[in-house]
Amino acid sequence: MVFSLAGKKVWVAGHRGMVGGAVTSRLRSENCNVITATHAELDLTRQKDVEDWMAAHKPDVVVVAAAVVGGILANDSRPVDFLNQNLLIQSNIISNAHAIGVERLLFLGSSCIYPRLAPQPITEDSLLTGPLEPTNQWYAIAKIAGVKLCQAYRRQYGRDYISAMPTNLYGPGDNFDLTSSHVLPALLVKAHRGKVAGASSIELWGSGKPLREFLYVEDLAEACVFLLKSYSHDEPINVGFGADVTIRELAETIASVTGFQGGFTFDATKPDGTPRKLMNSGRINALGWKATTNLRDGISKTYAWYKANHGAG
Ligand code: GFB
Repeated sequence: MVFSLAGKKVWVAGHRGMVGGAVTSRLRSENCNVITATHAELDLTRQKDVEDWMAAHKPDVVVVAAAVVGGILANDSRPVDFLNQNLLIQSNIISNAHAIGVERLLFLGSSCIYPRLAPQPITEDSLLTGPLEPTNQWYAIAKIAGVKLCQAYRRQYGRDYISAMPTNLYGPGDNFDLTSSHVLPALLVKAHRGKVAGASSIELWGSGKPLREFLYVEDLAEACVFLLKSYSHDEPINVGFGADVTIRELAETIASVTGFQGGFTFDATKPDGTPRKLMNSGRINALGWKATTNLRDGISKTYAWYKANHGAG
C-alpha cells in the first residue's frame, strides 16, 4: 500500500504536545500542507466546535496526537481526565473525520493498552487478552476505544483509519513537571538539580526494578510518516525501540549524561506500575521502519533541549 502525502492538507491535532510537535516538524519536510489549531482556537472536547472547525478547514489527512497524557501518578490520581477527556477528544475528531470524508487518519495509542502481564515482547494480538495495569486503566480504556473506533469506521464505512501503539516516549518538548511527568524527564530534572546543588542523592519512585522501553520522539515522528504512507490494516501496529532497561539503569544513564555524581534513594510509597512492557515491533520493522536514536544519544539531546528551554531548571 502506498499513500501519497503530496499536495495533501494534513491536520495534526495536538501539535503543541511533544508528539504532535515532532510529527508537525517531520511533516514539514514532506510535500504537503500541514494545518494546526491552538487550544484557544479549538477546544477538542467540544463536539460542535470540532465539527465546525473540521468542516471549515477540510483536511485530507488527520493525525490524532491530541490527548491528556502523563506519568504514573497523574494517571492514577486524575482518572476522570484521562478517561473522559481522551474519549471526547478522539471521538470528536474521528467521527468528524468520517463526516467530512477524511481519506487517511492515524490514531496514536500507547503500549499501556495491552494486558499488565502480557507475554513479552508484546505482540499486537495480545490486545484484550487479560486485565490492565490498574494505575493507567483509565487511559488504556480510552485508547482501546480509539483503536476500536478506527476499526469500526474501517469495517462499517471502509475508511482507511489506522492506529499505532508507541512505547514510552521522550524528547524535546516533553513535560518536565515533577508531579505529572513521565519518569525520563522527571529523572533528568532531578539529576540536573542534584548536580547543581551538589546533592548526595536523588529520589526515585518505586523500587527502580520495573523495565521500560524508551523511544525518542523524532523516531516516532518518522514512524508516523512512514505508516501514513505505507500501512493500511485494521490491527494496531507497535512502534518501539526494541530493548528495555530497568528504571535504575535509566537513572544511571541520566546521571552519567547530566554529570550527577550522587546516589539514588527509593520511595516505596510510590507505585511501580507494570513490571515490564517491552513491545514486539517486528511488524513495523519488517515493513521497513526501525528506531535509529539510542537511549544515551536521545537523553543527551533531550537534556540539551531542557537546559535551553527551562533555563536553570
Ligand atoms: O514513566 P512513568 O510515570 O509511567 O513511570 P509508566 C515509569 C516507572 O518509573 C514507574 C518509576 O515504575 C515509576 O514508579 N519512577 C521512578 C518514576 N522515579 C520516577 C519519577 O520521578 N517520576 C515518574 N513519573 N516515575 C505510564 C502510563 O506508565 O506510561 C501512561 O501511566 C502511559 O498511561 C505512559 O502509558 C507511556 O511507564 O509506569
